[in-house]
Amino acid sequence: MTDPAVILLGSNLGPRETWLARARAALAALGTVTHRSAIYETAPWGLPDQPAFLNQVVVVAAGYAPEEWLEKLLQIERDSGRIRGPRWAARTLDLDLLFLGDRIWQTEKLTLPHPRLHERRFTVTPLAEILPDFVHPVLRKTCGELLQQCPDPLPVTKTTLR
Ligand code: PH2
Ligand code: MG
Ligand code: MG
Repeated sequence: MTDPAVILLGSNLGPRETWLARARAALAALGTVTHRSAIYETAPWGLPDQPAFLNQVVVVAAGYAPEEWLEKLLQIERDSGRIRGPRWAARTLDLDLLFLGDRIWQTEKLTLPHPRLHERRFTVTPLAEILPDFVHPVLRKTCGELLQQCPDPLPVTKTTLR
C-alpha cells in the first residue's frame, strides 16, 4: 500500500491559475491523482501586505518516501520559476506536503504531518472539503473537526475553479 500524499498548492504571483494547473499536471505525472479540492481565494497569512493567494489541495497516490516527495515538490516549484524570497513572501508556486498517509516524520528537512496545517483556514478548508473524515495522526481529530475548531479569522472564499 502506498501512502497517499496530501499536497497544498498555493500561488499569489503572476498567472496564479496557470501555476496551479501546471503543478497539477506535474503531480499527475508522478502518480494517480485521487482527490482534488476546489480552488479557493485566500487572504495572505503571516505577511499581510501581499496579493491574495489561490490555494487548492490534491491527493496523489505514488510510492515515494517522505524526502523523495519533498525533492519532487521542490523541483516542480523550481520549474515554475520560483525564486525563494523571505519566509511567507509572495511566490509563483508553493507546494507543501501536509500528510503522507498517517506517517509521522520529523527530520531537519521535513515534518509530517505539516506542523501548522491546523492553524490555517486556507489549508484546512480545502482539506476538509475532500477528506472530511481523515484523522490527523498526531492531533487525533478529523479534518472536518479541525476546520470547525480552526482559530484563523482570515477569509477563504471558494471559487468556481477546480
Ligand atoms: N502560504 C504561505 C504564507 N501565507 N497565505 C495564504 N493565504 N495561502 C498560502 O498558501 C500561504 C499564505 C507560506 O507558504
Ligand atoms: Mg507554504
Ligand atoms: Mg512551502
